[in-house]
Amino acid sequence: MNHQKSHEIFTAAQAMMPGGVNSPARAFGAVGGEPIVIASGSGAYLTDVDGNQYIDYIGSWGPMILGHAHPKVIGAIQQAVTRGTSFGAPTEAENVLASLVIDAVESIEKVRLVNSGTEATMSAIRVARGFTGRDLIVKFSGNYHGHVDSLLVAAGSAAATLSVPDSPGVTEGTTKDTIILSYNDIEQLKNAFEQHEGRIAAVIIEPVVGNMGCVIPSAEFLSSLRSITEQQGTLLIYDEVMTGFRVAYGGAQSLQQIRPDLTTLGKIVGGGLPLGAYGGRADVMNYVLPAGKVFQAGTLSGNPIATAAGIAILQQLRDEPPYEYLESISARLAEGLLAAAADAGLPHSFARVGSMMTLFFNPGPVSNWDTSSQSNLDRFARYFWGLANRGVYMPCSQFEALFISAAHTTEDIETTIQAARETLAEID
Ligand code: KE4
Repeated sequence: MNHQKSHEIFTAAQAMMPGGVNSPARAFGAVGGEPIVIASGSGAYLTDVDGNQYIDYIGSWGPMILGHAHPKVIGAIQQAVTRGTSFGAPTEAENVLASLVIDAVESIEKVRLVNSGTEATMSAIRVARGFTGRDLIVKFSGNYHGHVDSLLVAAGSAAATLSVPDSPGVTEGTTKDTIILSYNDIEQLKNAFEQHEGRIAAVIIEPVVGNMGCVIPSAEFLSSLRSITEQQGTLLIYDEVMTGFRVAYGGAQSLQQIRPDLTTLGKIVGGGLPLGAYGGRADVMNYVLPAGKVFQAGTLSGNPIATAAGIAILQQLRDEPPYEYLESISARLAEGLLAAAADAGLPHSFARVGSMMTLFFNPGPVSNWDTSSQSNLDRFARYFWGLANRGVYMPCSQFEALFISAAHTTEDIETTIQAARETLAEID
């Protein structure tokens, strides 16, 4: 494949933007080579600036559950933009989106719209501390909740990929109140609550992890987590930025029958535009200014274009739910990738929830960061480029999940499986 134009654009970008990108996750740091510069997306496909076409399994890291440039989302944006792009004042569209979120996620009684998943988690942490009057926060290694200073410790996603979980610039002062535990480890959880009884404001968790690759919690771990936080007056924050509207319209919590106190959302809820949200128990959310005293604000929060996109995608997901179709093609892709890895004789394991999944170059089982981080990253890099050169665009890191959209056809899945068979057969 010719990547000449990509190379020229990326070279120029490096002179102007750190690493030539506006987010490290897309820098190809884990797979080597240079990022592919994208010109356009349509349905399940991306076209790069050199005219190469790919079946896309990143989907903008999750938002594109209906595929790129969905007519209903594009139409809603076109409609909204003619009325102006931002007012800094309430609009009815914010009511419509808030109502859709509250109807979709049972545990959300009140919601605040923000501009990113990071803003959502940062704000949820602050509200939890304000509501409980406590300082300590628990997170899990390999979980990524955005680039919030207090949570950027033992993070997943790009942090893990670039192996800088403890980023320079994150001060001891901002992380001294953050406790890092191992995912799926009930004993550690119990010990932490014994050691810090009465001092833990919140536990924040990816209810299905995407950011160390796809890692699934045990039912016992989740039920222990919910009961111990309830007993201790600690708020449980479900970070559903990735899983919200992805694994089910009601999020992972609707599949797991867990009622968190707060939920954070992003990605799909904004239809691919900059929009996040946090919400949950009304008594907790009423602590947020101006209802309460916990400060949180944003010039573009509830932006009319982003809310239009969010409304369009959620109405489409509600009225014509794609989840059965997504389940069928996701199961087929998983089956095909597993068979290809087995036939290639490569140590591997696999995890999938709905249309998010990961093929680990790791004999597994992968249940936490300690195991996920043992994956063979060289093999992953060869898998990534072998597929990219065959027109299949996978997440550029072992520590990410791939996403399938409702626009992917059964033919796309079979093409992908064939490309994976050829690629994996070449890897030793
Ligand atoms: P944003 O601030 O990037 O909108 O959301 C942060 C975030 C919060 N919580 C979870 C569970 C997330 O997965 C994310 C962001 N995910 C990564 C990809 N795994 C974003 C990609 C990037 O940083 O470019």
